[in-house]
Amino acid sequence: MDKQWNRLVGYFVATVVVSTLLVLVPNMFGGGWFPDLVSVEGGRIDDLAIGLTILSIVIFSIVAAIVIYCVVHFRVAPGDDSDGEPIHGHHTIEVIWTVIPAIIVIVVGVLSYAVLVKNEEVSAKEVDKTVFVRAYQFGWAFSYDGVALTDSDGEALKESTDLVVPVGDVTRYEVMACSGREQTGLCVERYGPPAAKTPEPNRDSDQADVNHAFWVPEARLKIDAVSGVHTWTQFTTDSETTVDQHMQVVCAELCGSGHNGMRTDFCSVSPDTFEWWTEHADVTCNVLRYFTCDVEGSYDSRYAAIETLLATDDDATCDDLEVAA
Ligand SMILES: [Cu+2]
Repeated sequence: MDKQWNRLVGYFVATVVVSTLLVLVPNMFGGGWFPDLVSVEGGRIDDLAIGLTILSIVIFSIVAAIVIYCVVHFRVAPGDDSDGEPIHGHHTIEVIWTVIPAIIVIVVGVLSYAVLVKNEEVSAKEVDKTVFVRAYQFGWAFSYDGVALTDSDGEALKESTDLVVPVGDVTRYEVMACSGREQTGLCVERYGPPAAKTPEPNRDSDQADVNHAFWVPEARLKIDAVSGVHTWTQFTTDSETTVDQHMQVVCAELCGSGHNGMRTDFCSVSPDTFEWWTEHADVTCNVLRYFTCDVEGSYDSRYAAIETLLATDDDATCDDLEVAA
């Protein structure tokens, strides 16, 4: 019996080691399983994912150890085609294999719920910023509750094409799928009647858009964008987007032929940069990231320098900008 246990424990330890290594390999030889983390709430989700991975390795290793043990030690002799002895009615085992998974499911559920509650503890009234996210075939448009956007020429802009948020603001994303051609309903209530500037959706009627899903992988948060239904998620960025970072809002629900191109840039900027951007809301994240470079001057002069630089070198670094400025 002792020998059996020793072998079982040996297989268990070996499986734990091998599966742990397999989990760690991508972290040792690359960027890891997840993209860079940029939100406070996403940190809790990562912690949960790591905890569940450890739990999964333990459970997998117990199962694998028993399977390996059986395969190695209870193998039939060559030429033995007889069936195994039928066994049924072992109450203890039935109780064990019911109770343990039930406990695991409850623990996972409670932990996940705790993370969700913590991540959503700031109420809609207390968030620093609310962004209305409009998903359509095939693109994204963003407007900001209580913030008037204008383009660089001073013309009012109903929506921006890039998602720009101030770093550290608890930001709530109110999401809906709207083609922009709806004549009535929740889309019109939120976004008003169709505007001439609204991007032309790839549909020929005024009916609502298909479903999409709003996802910023670096923030770890994702929520469905459903036609005629308000959904929301919220997260708080913890760092400004730098020149070597490229983050995007991605559609996470297969929504048609243009689904894979349904993405737009996302960036987190300083409160001052955000303030400036609201009056230059046609400026993209690609440009805004360069405001983190250590270059003197007013926003307008730095913007001019960045534009000039990017016109000749779309891979420019902060050093290039310092030389140019
Ligand atoms: Cu989509």
